[in-house]
Amino acid sequence: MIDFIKRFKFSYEFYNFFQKRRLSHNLEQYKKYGINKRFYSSVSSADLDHLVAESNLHDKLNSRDELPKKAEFKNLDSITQSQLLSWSENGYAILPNFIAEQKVDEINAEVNRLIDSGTVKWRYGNKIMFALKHSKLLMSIGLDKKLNGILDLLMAKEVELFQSINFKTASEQRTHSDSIHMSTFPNGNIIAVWIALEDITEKNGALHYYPRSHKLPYVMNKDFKNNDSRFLLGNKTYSDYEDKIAEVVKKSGLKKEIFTAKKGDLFIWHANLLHGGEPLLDKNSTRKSMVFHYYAKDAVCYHEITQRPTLKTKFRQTDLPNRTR
Ligand SMILES: O=C(O)CCC(=O)C(=O)O
Repeated sequence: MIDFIKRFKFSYEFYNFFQKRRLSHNLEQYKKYGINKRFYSSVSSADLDHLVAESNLHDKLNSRDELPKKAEFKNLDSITQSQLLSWSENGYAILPNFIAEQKVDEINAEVNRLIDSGTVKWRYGNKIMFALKHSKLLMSIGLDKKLNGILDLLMAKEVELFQSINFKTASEQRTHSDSIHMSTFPNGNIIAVWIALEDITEKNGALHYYPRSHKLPYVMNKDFKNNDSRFLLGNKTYSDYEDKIAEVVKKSGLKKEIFTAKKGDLFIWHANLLHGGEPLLDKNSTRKSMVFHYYAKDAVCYHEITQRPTLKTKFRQTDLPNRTR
């Protein structure tokens, strides 16, 4: 019964009606693309697929040719440069030892404090969503100038921090693309940063990914027959989506890679890079990590399955104490 009620678009629209400040970012984009929607309206790829938009620069151009022209790129160390150069081919970049060990210890202590004080709650089993809203330290990592400069370079435009997710144990998430959760029009206007908050091996549920899968077609509602009607969301489940992705992966012949990370390493992935979490083999072990997702500023932002426009909170450098900026 609850599942059926959750399918009513109207209930989301009613909630959204009172969230104008956090939803109005889409209005400018609706105008630009001639989309006839209110700030509170449901929105999904079915409303947008027929529209024509310029390809994103970062998808059209090759990072190997473009990045060396940028002054910001020239200031980066050679390991970072070589990772960023292969972005267009691979759909990911690995930045070893990006966050100092002591800073990672501070982050872990902060996450424990937030959990112990009841400030944050577990969602979807083993995730802490948006902890950055309660911690200047976590927010300062997501807003880190060097990191944001790298993301802007990869996206060839400005991005803005949307959310954080913290894990203390393995996610064991099946393979997926972030674009089903944080969808954009045009496609490809999000980017994710994953941070190892301890050494991660194949035993404690490492991150896995499929190099070059970002070039596969985006899998959206219609691709797993999650068809909606005027008033109701489609009746397929998230595992139907995951089954579809498993089928896509099999057909693609792409090879899975596992990221056995060291504490402080960073993994950046493209909006459509297929990734997930390996099974937890050592049941007593932790797998501490933190993910930040960023939207490009100039896209329609929404969530495909629930067809909700994205509720945004602005996270700014000026919200941080001077010493962490
Ligand atoms: O950390 C993981 O194992 C997966 C995280 C993930 O898939 C995500 O945040 O999109």
